[in-house]
Amino acid sequence: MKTTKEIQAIDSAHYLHPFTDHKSLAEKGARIITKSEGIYIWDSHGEKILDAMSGLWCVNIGYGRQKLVDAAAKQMQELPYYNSFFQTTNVPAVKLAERIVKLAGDNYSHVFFSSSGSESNDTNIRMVRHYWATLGQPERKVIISRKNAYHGSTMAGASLGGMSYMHEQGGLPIPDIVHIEQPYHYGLAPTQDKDAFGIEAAGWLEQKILEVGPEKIAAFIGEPVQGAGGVIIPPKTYWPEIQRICDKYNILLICDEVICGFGRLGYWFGSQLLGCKPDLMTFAKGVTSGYIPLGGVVIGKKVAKVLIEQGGDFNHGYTYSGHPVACAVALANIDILEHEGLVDNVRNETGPYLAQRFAELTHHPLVGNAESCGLVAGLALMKDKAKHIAFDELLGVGMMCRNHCFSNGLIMRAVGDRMIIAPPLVITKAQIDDMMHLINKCLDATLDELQALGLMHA
Ligand code: PXG
Repeated sequence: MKTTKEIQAIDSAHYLHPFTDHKSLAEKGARIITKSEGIYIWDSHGEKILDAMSGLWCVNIGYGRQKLVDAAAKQMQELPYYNSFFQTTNVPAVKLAERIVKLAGDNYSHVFFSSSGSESNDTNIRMVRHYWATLGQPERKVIISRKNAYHGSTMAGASLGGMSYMHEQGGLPIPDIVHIEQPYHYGLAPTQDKDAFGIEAAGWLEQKILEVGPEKIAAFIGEPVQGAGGVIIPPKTYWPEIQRICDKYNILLICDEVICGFGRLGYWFGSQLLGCKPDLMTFAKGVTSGYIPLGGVVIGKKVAKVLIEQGGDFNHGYTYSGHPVACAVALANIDILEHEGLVDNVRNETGPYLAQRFAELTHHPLVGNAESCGLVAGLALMKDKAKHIAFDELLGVGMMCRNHCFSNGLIMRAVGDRMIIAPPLVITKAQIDDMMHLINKCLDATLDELQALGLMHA
């Protein structure tokens, strides 16, 4: 067995990590995560850490679930792989497609599988353009997305996303993708009535449609609640108005449910809570609780009918579309979500409890706003919350706070100066109390550091 330092040296020499500045990582060495159970992970020093991010928004049923291990092992023995390309299929993929359609509701009939959220959004772009071309409107190519959205890291996923620092690398966005402003009430218009702001923010979609020309637009895509952008929870008026506008101009609506799907907001899909009926829904992450890669698109009846009856060959697919082992694991994961009533529990018990406890954080001198939806939550660190003055971005106050979390056994993420969490859906109320205790401790440590640096008054 190698020592932590030896593994860090090899990591640094050979492993290029996602979204990482390797020069600075090499100086301190990566933290090596070695084991896990429930809502906790451990590092190679034996440090126990409360994982309030569910890995990367995905370990919905928590760590250490033997049923998923057994499902994978059984499927690997029976049929570890076969493709669905040449008029073949496999039983786990068939069962999972049927199951996901049932969870999605009456509006949906089919599922297309991939292995990730990014791939699924690539599928979405090709599918909606193929849909319109099939209907004799090939000029409908433009997809409207939002600033600060996250839709993945492939050429298409990153183009759909609204992260300017991603667009700066690799010549993005690809053509025919445009962005509107996000519905971030606290950040953009904190003094405006929230519901009125929601209607106004949805109106930016209509403005963009008219600017580009409705006859050129294929679809609008959005995360029900923006995740990687800092947990931006839209006003409740937003999504119904988006739906109305899409209907008015006959534009397809895509909800990217990669984070919100599979129980995160207390419903199987976030759109079921937020009041819209997307034509397509992207999923990944929670479908297998991250135990194995799987993603896909749930396809509404309207789109599926055109693709199936008139579309001919859809020249698109992945080696691992409908991978039998991934689908078997997903089925076992959905069994657990159902048998343990986890989705209902988020809706009726832990979600409301987190909302109440998280909102208390607004009493902390650093916290300007703190809100949650189901089991995602975000807070804004502010220099002077009464006057709505943010910190200078260059100070990296969010990172400062994250570092305190890191050394206090808590995984909480920083997105700029927003601190965000998305704990496993199995978290209990007592564990929420433990988590809140740690969050308060880390906020206090951040405040102490800012005061010691003279960046905030005592
Ligand atoms: N859509 C959404 C809404 C996502 O959150 C993707 C698509 C892409 O999924 P894949 O499986 O291709 O990664 C995501 C992924 C972060 C972070 O910093 C978030 C994601 C991925 C990596 C980092 O919070 N979300």
